[in-house]
Amino acid sequence: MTDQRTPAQSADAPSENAPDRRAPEFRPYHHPAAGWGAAKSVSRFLLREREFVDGPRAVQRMNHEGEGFDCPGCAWPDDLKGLRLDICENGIKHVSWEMTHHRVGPEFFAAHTVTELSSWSDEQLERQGRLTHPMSYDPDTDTYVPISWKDAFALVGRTLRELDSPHRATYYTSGRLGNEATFLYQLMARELGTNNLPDCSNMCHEASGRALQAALGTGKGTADLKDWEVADALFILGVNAASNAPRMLTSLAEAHKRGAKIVHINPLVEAAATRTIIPHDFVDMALFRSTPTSSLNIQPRIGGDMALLRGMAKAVLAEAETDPKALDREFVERYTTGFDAYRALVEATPWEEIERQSGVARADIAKAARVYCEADRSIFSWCLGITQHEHGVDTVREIVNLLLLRGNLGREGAGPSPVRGHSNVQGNRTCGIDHRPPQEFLDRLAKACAIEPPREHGLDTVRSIEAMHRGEVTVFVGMGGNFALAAPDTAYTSEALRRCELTVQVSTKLNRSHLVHGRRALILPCLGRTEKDLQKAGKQATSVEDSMSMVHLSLGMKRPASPHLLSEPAIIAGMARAALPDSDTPWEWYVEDYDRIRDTMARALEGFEDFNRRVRLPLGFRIKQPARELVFRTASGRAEFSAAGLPDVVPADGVLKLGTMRSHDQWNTTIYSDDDRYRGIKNLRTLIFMNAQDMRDRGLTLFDEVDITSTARDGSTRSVHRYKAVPYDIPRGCAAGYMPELNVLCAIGDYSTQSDQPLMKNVDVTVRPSGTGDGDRAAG
Ligand SMILES: Nc1nc2c(c(=O)[nH]1)N[C@H]1C(S)=C(S)[C@@H](COP(=O)(O)OP(=O)(O)OC[C@H]3O[C@@H](n4cnc5c(=O)[nH]c(N)nc54)[C@H](O)[C@@H]3O)O[C@H]1N2
Ligand SMILES: Nc1nc2c(c(=O)[nH]1)N[C@H]1C(S)=C(S)[C@@H](COP(=O)(O)OP(=O)(O)OC[C@H]3O[C@@H](n4cnc5c(=O)[nH]c(N)nc54)[C@H](O)[C@@H]3O)O[C@H]1N2
Ligand SMILES: [Mo]
Repeated sequence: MTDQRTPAQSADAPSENAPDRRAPEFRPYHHPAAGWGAAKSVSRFLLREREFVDGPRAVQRMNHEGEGFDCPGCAWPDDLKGLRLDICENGIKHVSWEMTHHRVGPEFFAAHTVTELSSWSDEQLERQGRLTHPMSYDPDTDTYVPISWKDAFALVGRTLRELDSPHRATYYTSGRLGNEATFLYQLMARELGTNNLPDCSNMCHEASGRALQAALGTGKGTADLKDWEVADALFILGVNAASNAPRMLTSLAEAHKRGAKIVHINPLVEAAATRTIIPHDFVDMALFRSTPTSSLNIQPRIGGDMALLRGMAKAVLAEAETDPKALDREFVERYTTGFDAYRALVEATPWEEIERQSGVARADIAKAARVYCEADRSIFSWCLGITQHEHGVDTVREIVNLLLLRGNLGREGAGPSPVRGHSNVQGNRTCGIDHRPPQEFLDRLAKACAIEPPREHGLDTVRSIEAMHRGEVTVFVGMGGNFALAAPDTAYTSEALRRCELTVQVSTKLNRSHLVHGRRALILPCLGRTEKDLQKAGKQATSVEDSMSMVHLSLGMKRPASPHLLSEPAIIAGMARAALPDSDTPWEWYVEDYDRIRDTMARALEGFEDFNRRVRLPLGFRIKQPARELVFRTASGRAEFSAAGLPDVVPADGVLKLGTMRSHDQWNTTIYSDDDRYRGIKNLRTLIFMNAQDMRDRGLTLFDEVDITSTARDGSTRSVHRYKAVPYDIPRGCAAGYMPELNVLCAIGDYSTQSDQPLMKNVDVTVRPSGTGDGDRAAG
């Protein structure tokens, strides 16, 4: 493996004498999630960001019926009643982060070379504030210098026109992008002639999309918030809801209050699996009254969910022998196919294998199965703990298998409900960001937009990185996000980006991806979601789609951070016109009034008929989903059981399965602080959570320094040094630590053969006390 270290990676823990290094602390957290802890954290944060006046005002306008902007924090749907302050600690932080008073202007870039900035921490970079001017990299001075929008677009246009094939460029989307900009972006790529449209979804829910598509003929969940309100049982798998989808806490607490059962399945018992104080319930807040959010916690080994789910299915089928109601035979016969093969496989899978692969005792699996059998209506909800594995697709299909057994589909209070990540990642896919677009989508697009879209598949995230590394792709456009840090194999990805002829980053804040750049590089600053977007026809709103397929408008109301910012649709149109001077697409006309984009989308996208009217309804509209109506667009026209064998997920002796995850105080690559409140951690990110016995086996105690070495499928190794070990309630053989830092350990070639997703929750590592092993010599 390469040993080129880029300053970009924080492969090593910062040295002890680095400034601002407070002593790490670890004190297990015993309070309810959210509540006053969250309120305190918010006020401290707002004070620090000097947003005490604007912050709360903005928050009142967030996620509100009618006017207001959609919280860019996560994709959890808005409270349907539209009356309460449906907000959360992390949403407030996220919004305030965008509204900071700090600015990164031309003077800043003149004062700091890129080489110097490369030695800054990621947190320091983003803390500098909002970008204000378009900037272009000047190799002579190693600085970014101002460039006019016109010249910036001309540079992009010229470079793209000079490529000998449109496939030499790749167009990344991070899931923030509104639907209208998304539509223009994919239109630009396809009019240029490529489906190279990698997105962050390639790293989060690709597995869910593919599994649901194959099983049910839809790429999305079918349950919505109303269903959550009436379900009898909720199964929550592989999500840290208190930190990453905090508004789910409200649904969990309300479910508990009405007597529904909640089962959490996670190697870690996360804060959402204990108790919560609902932040907008003022009485509960005042009385410190908390509500339990769990009836049962099950801790499988990392990657052990599929075996656990199969065990539940085995118990359901066994139960059906004495209690026919356990199995919904009528549903199975009428709507599904593949049941006999599935039942045979489940019956042939011995309990010993299920226990060994799941790491959960049969008696505990039976408890979960009991909850399932006793509930008339069940929802299964999951996130990255399920998807970022080799067998992510099979596991999501096993969830569907289990739902089908009891007819938990197409009726109120039941169904699959994946928790999406970025606030509009689901909308991005709906509106065309797909490197494997269905032919019917391309046919409609061709007709609505009078273009000849390319028909062959394009590159996803991993394949784009490999192609840049080989020199086959030479232009990278990043529509938001922080690709250099978010993608796997930090060193390899950095090399890949550096080999580009041109890298273009459309961003709101300074980040690592601006410093890991191609021969030519542009930073194009855009409006944030909270800001007023004024175009020729007046104030513009953009639409977004949440986790549960609700599409609604988001209207920014803050004064833009700088008069030089452009909206994302305007930036895309500027690049498109420069690259396609003779294009018949009315790029400029579209940007004058986003209703015009929506009119075209209404013709191009299924389910968007009458888009402009319906999106203005008080809560927007729900995209119709055939699977919800028991119409299955699968090969068989039925819901399909799958019958995949159980994967072997038990690590070899001495090896730990490492899952990389977020702390409470971060938003993907944006780190707010080094604290992780609900896990009891202060002032520390370079850590590894381990089972206490696994620590003793290695002679480790709290905060001992360790080197962590991963071994990839191709045998190559990667290491990080001087991380601190923390004993934690996690099954033996499992370990956890933080992304994006630990992307250093994720090999580029280690992605799922089922979903092409990098195996970010499934890294084989060895852990040794620092300074005692090969880890010292292993390359970065
Ligand atoms: N505040 C905040 N909100 C966010 C984000 C953020 O960074 N900050 N990111 C957004 C994005 S883009 C996304 S995709 C989502 C991510 O939301 P999550 O999926 O919650 O993200 P992670 O922090 O990666 O946490 C994964 C969870 O999976 C568990 N896990 C790990 N391995 C396994 C396993 O094998 N099986 C099971 N059952 N569980 C496992 C971990 O213990 C952890 O609780 O959140 C979104 N919301
Ligand atoms: N090891 C490991 N790696 C992971 C994961 C993991 O669990 N483990 N999770 C993966 C997942 S699920 C995801 S989604 C990716 C996240 O990958 P990305 O989406 O690429 O990363 P973010 O950190 O969300 O991007 C932050 C940047 O977005 C820009 N930005 C913010 N708001 C806007 C806006 O409104 N418009 C524009 N144009 N730019 C804006 C800012 O400049 C900010 O610096 O990371 C993936 N990487
Ligand atoms: Mo994500």
